[in-house]
Amino acid sequence: MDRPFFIGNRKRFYEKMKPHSLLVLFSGEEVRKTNDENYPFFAERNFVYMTGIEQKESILFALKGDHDVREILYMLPPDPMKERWTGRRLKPSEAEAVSGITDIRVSGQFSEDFHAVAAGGHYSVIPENYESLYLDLFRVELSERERPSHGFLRQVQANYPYLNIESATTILRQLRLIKQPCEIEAHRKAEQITREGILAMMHASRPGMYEYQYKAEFDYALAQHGPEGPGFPSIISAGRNNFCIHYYSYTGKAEDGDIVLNDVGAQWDGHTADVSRGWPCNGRYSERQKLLFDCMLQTSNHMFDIVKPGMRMNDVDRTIRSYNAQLMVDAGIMKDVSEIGTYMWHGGAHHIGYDVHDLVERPELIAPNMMFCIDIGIYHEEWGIGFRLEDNLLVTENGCENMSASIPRTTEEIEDEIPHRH
Ligand SMILES: [Mn+2]
Repeated sequence: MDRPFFIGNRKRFYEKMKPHSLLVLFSGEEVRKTNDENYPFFAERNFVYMTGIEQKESILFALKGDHDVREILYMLPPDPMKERWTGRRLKPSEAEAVSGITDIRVSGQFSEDFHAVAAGGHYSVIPENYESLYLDLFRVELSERERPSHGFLRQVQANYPYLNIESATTILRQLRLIKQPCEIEAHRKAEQITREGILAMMHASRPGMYEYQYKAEFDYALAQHGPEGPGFPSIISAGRNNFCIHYYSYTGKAEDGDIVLNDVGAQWDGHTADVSRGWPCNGRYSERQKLLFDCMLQTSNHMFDIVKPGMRMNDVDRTIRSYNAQLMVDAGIMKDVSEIGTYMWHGGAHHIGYDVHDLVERPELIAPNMMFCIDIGIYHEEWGIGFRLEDNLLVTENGCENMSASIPRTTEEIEDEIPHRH
């Protein structure tokens, strides 16, 4: 993404802030893996969305007065010895070129600057008296590791209890819901690379192939396009391992007659595709496999026919479920639509973007430039068949577009890509 994207995101954020308020966002810290080794650093997506900076221990500090906003970016200072070991750090001029923020200071300066502002108008030379502080405190589980914003919150509550805490997360979720043209463009590229990865797996497919070998094909294809690779841990499984929805072991083997399931996505410029296909490792769907697959395909096609602005978001999930249930009854797979819970184990629509399960404010009504998955999964344990068909939907002015349509998605298209081998 270019600088105007990040400048624009901040501008829209600042417009939603109350007058006389502060915003503090953190890029995050490294997480220790073992001994003196850390997991690869992964910057907070909200921080990247607002600044374009993906360097650890960076902080965005914005001060909104009556109308105008001052913004400061704090970053680790140059350190030749540390950079010799762990790579070069962004220079202030580079950080400015990416983010458009001109006031760049060293991370160690932040606490003092914040104190000068937050200690109140009475004590400070700064004329404003700030009342609210916006923080991104999103956390899934209480037991989850604290991020810098949580530790910072405790300091604020101890030292500046008169500051009202406001949710930066809520505003960011609203902004991230609607995709901008450069995001849609990045997403198209992510789809194109994902297509190459899935095709590589299909072309290599044969009975006796291990899940880790499929994964190697996918990773190799993605690596031809740069260092970003998969946007989330790839789900690649075979046979009964397909009944584990988030399967990451890669130890199983695809036996003759097994379905190989993938749920994968390449990342491009921060945007992540999220596509599932399920195919017979031997290149020919059995009658039962085709019967189930065609229910998913017809349901998916129906959704791409009917989704348009103004439709209720909750109806997407509901319709996927009821439509697919009716098809399965009509096909004689089950007796009554009430049995659908036996075969459909998860919801069918989540937003995508900077996160594969995107952090957005779930809308009541669908609007142009929203982007979400149409994900239909059928798990028939008795038949030993489990797979899903997942595509990426972009809402347009009058309807929608399937952004992953060029990745083979009918049984005929898929069989054409897989060598017929026993
Ligand atoms: Mn997925």
